[in-house]
Amino acid sequence: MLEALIFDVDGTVAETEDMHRRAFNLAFARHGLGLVWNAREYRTLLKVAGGRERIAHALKLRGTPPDLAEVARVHATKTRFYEMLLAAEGVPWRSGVRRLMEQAWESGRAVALATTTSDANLDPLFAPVLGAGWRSRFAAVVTGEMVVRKKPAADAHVEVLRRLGVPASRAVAFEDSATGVAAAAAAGLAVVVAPSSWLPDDDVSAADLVLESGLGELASIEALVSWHRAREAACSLRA
Ligand code: XBP
Ligand code: MG
Repeated sequence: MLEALIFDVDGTVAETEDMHRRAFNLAFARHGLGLVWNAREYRTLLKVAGGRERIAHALKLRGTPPDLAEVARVHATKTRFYEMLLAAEGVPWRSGVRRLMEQAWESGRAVALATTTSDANLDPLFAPVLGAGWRSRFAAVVTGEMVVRKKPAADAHVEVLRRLGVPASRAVAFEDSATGVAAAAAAGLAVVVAPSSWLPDDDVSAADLVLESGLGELASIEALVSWHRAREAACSLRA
């Protein structure tokens, strides 16, 4: 029985990464870091989960030993720029995401977020679509700051399951990248992936279901529930 839907945020709910990239570049300019990430470079850097970790990684690549206090200051600036850009321009949600969430709530199922992104990045993305009280509709919200190890580690998904009190066998994760698929699979979750346009070369074949054109391919939550039931039956036969 499917009790919970666990969504990743960046790339899954909306294609936010170019806005992140622009916010990073604005912060680099503000701090005089002499760094500019173009789309091609950023696509590679996305393999490093977490904005702070990404900045530190890029500085190391440049031969600059990262000063972690400065990295934290630059990342805090980046987060403020990201919030400003998102509030000013908005990013449309990907197809099918909101419908799936609404149908999950209508059918009494829990909806949660398991993301590497910073908590401050959530309100400007969710409030314009779900209203100012959006957070109360999510049974659990676990962000990058709340876990020790970011994706592809299972920490965020495991913490969501712990907070929900739901076994992995009764939940499904939605992701957009190989990193996210690996994290959800490591938590023992069934994984549905809607590949992000930012990561066309990602190998997401480890997912249980790949929806190339987005979650809109899932006509309804009933289709998801019957898919999940069939998967559980097949897993129990193999056990
Ligand atoms: C995506 C990430 C985040 C964002 C940037 O998270 O890896 O690091 O790229 O956000 P997810 P921060 O796909 O798990 O939602 O700068 O706040 O890390
Ligand atoms: Mg993602």
